Amino acid sequence: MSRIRVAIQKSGRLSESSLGLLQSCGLRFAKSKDKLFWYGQDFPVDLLLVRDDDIPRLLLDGVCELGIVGQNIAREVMLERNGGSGLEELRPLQFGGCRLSLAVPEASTASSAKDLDGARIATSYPALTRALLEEQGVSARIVELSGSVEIAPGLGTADAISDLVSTGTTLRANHLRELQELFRSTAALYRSAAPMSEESSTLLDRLLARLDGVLQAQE
Ligand code: PRT
Ligand code: ZN
Repeated sequence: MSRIRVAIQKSGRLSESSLGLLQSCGLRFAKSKDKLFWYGQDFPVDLLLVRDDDIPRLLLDGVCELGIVGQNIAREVMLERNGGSGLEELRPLQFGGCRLSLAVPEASTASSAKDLDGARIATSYPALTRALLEEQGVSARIVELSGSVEIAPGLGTADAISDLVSTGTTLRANHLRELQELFRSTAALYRSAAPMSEESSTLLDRLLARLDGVLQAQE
């Protein structure tokens, strides 16, 4: 009997909603001591609790069949690793909403992305930012940072940033002004584009039927 593995974020903005959604689908899990792997009790779907950044790779490497992660990360990893493909978005979800935006110091005279041609842009999303800027004919020098991107202009290591924004509080606190939205993101359910066994794909269909019921009821 085949089983399906779903990777979700262990602790962070998406954790509670991801687990809650699967529980709403009637899934129950036996929590293991190391807390990394939870065994599905009534339905053959198990959970892997990991850092959100690892989720697309776990799907691409065939460790998990499904994953719930932000579209921002899924797109970034696909661009970095796989020429922009390799994961299939099955369902967008109603949580984890944010936007990837360009921001500049309050005093900057820039009025759109075009004014950042040749500028140094700090971001944790180098491939996605580069691709979205190229679509607009803007070629930037990307400064890759894994965190605290918003302090880069103040430190003088970048002229602008490309970062996730939800309320805008972080930008204001760092005297930055949102210049232009590049990408809108929500959490989504992804599968690897690699083929599945017939048994697994029947199981996936059953899970998606339950999920669609839950998502419709939430609308
Ligand atoms: O430990 P792990 O690697 O798993 O977690 P993490 O700290 O990398 O991620 P986490 O939990 O912060 O975010 C997970 C996902 O939530 C992201 O990949 C996005 O898809 C989504 N999300 C939604 C956000 C935000 N909103 C958000 N506001 N992720 C990050 N932020 C940050 C942003 O980077 C900035 O620092 O919040 C700050 C801006 O928020 P405002 O409200 O001040 O504008
Ligand atoms: Zn992360």
